[in-house]
Amino acid sequence: MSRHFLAILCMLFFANCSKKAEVIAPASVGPVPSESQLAWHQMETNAFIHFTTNTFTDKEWGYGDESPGIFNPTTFDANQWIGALKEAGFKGVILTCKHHDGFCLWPSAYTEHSVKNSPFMSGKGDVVKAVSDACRREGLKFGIYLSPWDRNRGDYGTPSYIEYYRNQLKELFKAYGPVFEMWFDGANGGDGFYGGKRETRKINGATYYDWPTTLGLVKELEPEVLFFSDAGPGVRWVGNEKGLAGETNWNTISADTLFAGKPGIEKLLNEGDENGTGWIPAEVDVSIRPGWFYHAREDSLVKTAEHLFEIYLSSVGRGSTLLLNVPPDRRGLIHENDLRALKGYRAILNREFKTNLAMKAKTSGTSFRADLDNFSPANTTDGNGETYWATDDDVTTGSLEVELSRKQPLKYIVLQEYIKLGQRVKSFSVEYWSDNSWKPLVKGTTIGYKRILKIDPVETEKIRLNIASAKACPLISNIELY
Ligand code: FUL
Repeated sequence: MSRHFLAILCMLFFANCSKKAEVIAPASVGPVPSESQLAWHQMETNAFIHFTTNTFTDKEWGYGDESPGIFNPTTFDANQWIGALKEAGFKGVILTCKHHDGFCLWPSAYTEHSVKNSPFMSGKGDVVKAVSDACRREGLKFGIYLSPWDRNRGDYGTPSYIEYYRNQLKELFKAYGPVFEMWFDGANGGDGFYGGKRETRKINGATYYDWPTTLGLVKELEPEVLFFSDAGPGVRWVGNEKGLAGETNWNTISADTLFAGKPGIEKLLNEGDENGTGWIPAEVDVSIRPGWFYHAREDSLVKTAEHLFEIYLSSVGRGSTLLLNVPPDRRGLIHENDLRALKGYRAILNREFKTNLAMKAKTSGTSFRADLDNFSPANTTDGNGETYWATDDDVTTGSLEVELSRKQPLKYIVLQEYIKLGQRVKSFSVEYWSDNSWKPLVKGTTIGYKRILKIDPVETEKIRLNIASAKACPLISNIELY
C-alpha cells in the first residue's frame, strides 16, 4: 500500500470518527431535572404522615386553641409506622411537624405549644426525632411539612411571625436532617385563635412570606432539599387531592407568575406546560382515608388495596411521584385497616409487575442515531436506565418493535424517557401484532419519567411503539411488558 493511499485511508477514518463523535450525545432540550429531582423521580412512591392534636379532637384543621394536654398517643411506635411503609415500598416519609393549628411535634425552643407540654412521654417525647430516626434506620428519606399558616400564634400576619417560622425551620433542619423534601402548603390565612384574639386574618400570599429569603436560608443548611409548593420551585402540586396526575403531564412549567395558594391554576398544575421554563414535576398527594388526619369514623372508609393500585397507575403511571398519606391513630399506631390496605396494595403491585416479558427481548427500529449501537433500540430492553434509543437530531418521529420469544398475554406497557436530557415525547401510540397485521392498542400524549398503560389484555408476540411527535429527537430508555 502506498504511503499516500494509507494517509487518505487514515483521513477518511478520522473524519468518520469525528462525524460520529459529533452525533454521539444528543443535546438537552428545554429544562432538565437537577440531581435531587432525578433522585426524587426514581423514588416513585413516598408516604405522608398527618399527626397532631387533630388526631385527638377529630378535626381536620385545628383552630389553634387546643390544649397540648390532649396530645397523648399512649402506645406510640414510630417503628411500626416506618416498618409498614417500608414494606409497602415507600422510599421517603414526610411528617407534619406542625399543621395549621400550630402544635409542634418536637420540643421547639420558640413556643410552649408543643409536645413538651403534653402528657406524651411526660413531656419528654419528640415525634420528629422518633420518625426521622426510624426512617434513617430503615433507609427511608425524611421530609418535613411545616405549615406556614399558624392559627395558634398571636403574631401571625406580622413580620415577627416570619422570624418565628424561619427559626423553626433552622431548628428542624439542624436537628433532624438530612431532609429530602420540604412541604409548604397553600392554605394561607383565615380565622383562628391567634393568641386569644379569635379573629380572621388575611395575608397576601404573593408577598407575606418572602419565600426567596426563607428558601435561601434553608438551602444554606440543606443544599439538596427539594421544595414542594403549588409553584415549586423543586416540586409542584398536582392540582387535586384525588390521586390523579394529568394524562398529559409535562414536568415543565413557568413558575414566575405562580405562588402557593394562587386560585384557578389547578389544570395548569395538573398538566404542566410543554414550553415551561423550569423543571418542576408534579407530586400526587392523596390520603388513604377521606381525611388527612385519623378519625375513628373513617375506619371503614380506608381506600381498598385495588383503589390504591389504581392511584399508583394514575400517579406514578403518569410520570409523577405518589405521596400517599397514612395517618396514625390515637394510640400512636397505624390502624389495622390501613395496614391491611397497604399490604394488599403491595401484593397487587408484586403480582401485576412480576415478570417483565420484554427484558432482553429482541428489538428493531425504523432508525437510530447515526446507526451507532450506543443508541440502538436494544437499549430499551437491556434493563439499564442509563442507555436509550435515540434518533438523529432531525428525526422526531419513529417506531420501535419489541419481539417476544412467543405469544404471551399482555396487560401493561411501561415506557420511560431518558429525562436527564429533557422531556420530549408529545404523542405516541402502541400497536400489537395479531393475525399477520398491526392492530391499535393504545394512544397517549406525554411519557416523561414513566408511563404505565393498562390495556385490555391481548395475546401477542410483538408490539410496536410509534412516536408520533416530539419536541426533539425522542430518547426512550426503557420498555417493559407485563
Ligand atoms: C392542605 C392542608 O390544608 C390539608 O390539611 C393537608 O395538610 C393537605 C396535604 O394540604 O393544604
